[in-house]
Amino acid sequence: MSNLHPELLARLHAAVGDAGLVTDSEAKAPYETDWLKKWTGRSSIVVRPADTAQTAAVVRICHETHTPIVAQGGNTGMSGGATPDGSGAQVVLSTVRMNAIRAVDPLNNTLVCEAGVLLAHIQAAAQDVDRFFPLSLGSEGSCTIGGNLATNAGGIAVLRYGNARELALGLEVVLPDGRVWNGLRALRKDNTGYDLRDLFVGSEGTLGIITAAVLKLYPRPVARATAWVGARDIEAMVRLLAQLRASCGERLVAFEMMSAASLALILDHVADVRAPLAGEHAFHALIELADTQDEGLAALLESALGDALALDTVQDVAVSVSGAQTQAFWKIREGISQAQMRAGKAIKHDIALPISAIAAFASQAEAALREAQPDVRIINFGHLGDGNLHYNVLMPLETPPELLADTTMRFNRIVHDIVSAANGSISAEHGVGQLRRDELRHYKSEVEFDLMMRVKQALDPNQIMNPGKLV
Ligand code: FAD
Ligand code: 2HG
Ligand code: ZN
Repeated sequence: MSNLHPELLARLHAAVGDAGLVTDSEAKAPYETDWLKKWTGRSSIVVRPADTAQTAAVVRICHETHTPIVAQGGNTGMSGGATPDGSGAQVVLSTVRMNAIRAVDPLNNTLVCEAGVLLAHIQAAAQDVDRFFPLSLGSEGSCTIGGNLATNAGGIAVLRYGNARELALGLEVVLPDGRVWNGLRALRKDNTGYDLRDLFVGSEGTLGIITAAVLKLYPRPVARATAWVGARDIEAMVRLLAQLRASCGERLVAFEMMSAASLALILDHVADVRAPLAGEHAFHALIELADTQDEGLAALLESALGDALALDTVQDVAVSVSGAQTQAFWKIREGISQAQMRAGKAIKHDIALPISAIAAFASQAEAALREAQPDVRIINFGHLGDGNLHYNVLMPLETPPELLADTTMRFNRIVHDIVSAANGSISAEHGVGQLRRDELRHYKSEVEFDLMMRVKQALDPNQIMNPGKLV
């Protein structure tokens, strides 16, 4: 049962009806725990508005009653941003019922949809009109575009198409006082003042509820060529990346790297996968080219990787010869989060660095972590093409919570200090949420943090939007 004041419950009921309220404890439970099963909170109620008007009505009620709101999309976030705290006072506002694609315009190459549409459904809707929506994540079958925009998600094609921010032209947002900002402009040029859209992208539910978006579509690639390569070290992978960018240009869409330890973890914990290369390699990469013309793509990839073999940049290469082999390569890559969940407790570092600084970072970070704990288990993988590493440390499943918390603090400081010294970022694509909130405070300059707090205060003076997250 909901522990809300009966009058507040009645007002929310009037706003969204029976279908829009979840009050039963068992039914609320999935909204109160995240995908990683790392955070569990308690909501006062889960509200599931059907459209923008209902969302605005709910937020207005919460504004008037100073009731905190946690926005939630697919609940696949990795930073605890969509999980309510333990107070039982926060309303979870789920966008799952706001799942309409409002318009598709192949001539303007745009699609307008509501925040709760699953990313995979947007990709399919683009394909239906012979277009392509390039945002692609392992969680695309369950994450929503609202969540993607709120976290400024990245994924596997950022190298070519940019992150969620770069794929949104306009937004519709319910502001913390319940007003609706309609910024659904399908324009590539619009210099009419401050960029409000970019304020909400990456704001993780702390400035308002994104209810709809205008997204960019692209010509649909009809050809792709995929390869798995093995190399001795990250430095070689960085050189290979530069060589492929030079020889393949815009056709290079993905360059996903993983260490031998990451690959071994996946092979041990994910069913029906096998090592793509025969020998041992310290680092592996999954590389993909795509094009809107079907000519010579595989030959281009083979020739570029042949050059890399001749230069001894890589020591082995497997170019995929079938759709099934391509799928098998991607299954390995996409199994990494699940493998970490099964194998232990991951201390996650989602960092960004200038690509040229990655090799130095990796050797410094490994040396520092090994000094702190000689048998440390580093699971280093990520979107090398974007300078984004998931530089995770895997702790045993049975690690007691106090030890895990203490080690997390110590290892965060070690890794993030090195990232910060290299002018990198401690949060690349998963968002800050509750996981990195205190780290953000530690590493942001006073000026930058002050500006962020002023924005927050200006838009959300009652501090009702996702309190305890991000800032
Ligand atoms: P949620 O988890 O529901 O919410 C995330 C944050 O956004 C919360 O702070 C929430 O309050 C806020 N929010 C949600 N909807 C709205 C809204 N409509 N308005 C305002 N705020 C809102 N992420 C990547 O970037 N790259 C990856 O490669 C990647 N791979 C993943 C693979 C797996 C297997 C999994 C489980 C996750 C992965 N993620 C990845 C993380 C996650 O899927 C993304 O962060 C995704 O964008 C979250 O979307 P969601 O709908 O699940 O959001
Ligand atoms: C990925 O790149 C995701 O696979 C998840 O961002 C990363 O599990 C992780 O740490
Ligand atoms: Zn990632």
